[in-house]
Amino acid sequence: MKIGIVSDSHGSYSHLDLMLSHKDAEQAELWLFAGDIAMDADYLAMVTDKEVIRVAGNNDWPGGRLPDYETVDIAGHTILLTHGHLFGVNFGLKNLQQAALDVGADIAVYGHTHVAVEENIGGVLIVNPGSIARPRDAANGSFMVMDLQPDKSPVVKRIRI
Ligand SMILES: [Mn+2]
Repeated sequence: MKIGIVSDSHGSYSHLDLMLSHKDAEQAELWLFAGDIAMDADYLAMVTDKEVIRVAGNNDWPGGRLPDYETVDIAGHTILLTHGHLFGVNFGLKNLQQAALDVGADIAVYGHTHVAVEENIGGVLIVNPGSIARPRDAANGSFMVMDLQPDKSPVVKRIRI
């Protein structure tokens, strides 16, 4: 099953539209939205007609409307989805990796830094799709499509818009 992963769109529907014009995005059967800004997840769900699993970012206030974390079971894998600011991701991924282990997740998805990451740390695949609208690692924003199959390692594709 292919899932789309996007974060930190910060209210830019035009960047989400650009993302959705990619054929990789069309293949996503489900989306994960890692926070900032919550309303963009509503927009994504509306235009794709797909389920969008979402968490709150540090810029999503007032708090309480969205959860800080979600765990998602797909094709024999468990994903911890969270924005990342609560785990200090600007200073390393150790806390996030431990949180994933604590909930039995083999994959952790976060955002917040606006820098795309794909790293395997101690048995946990940790990914950040980067920011679709305000990248800090390149001129153009990025998102990811992850292919999840039972008993296989996830295959991650990063796409620059
Ligand atoms: Mn943020």
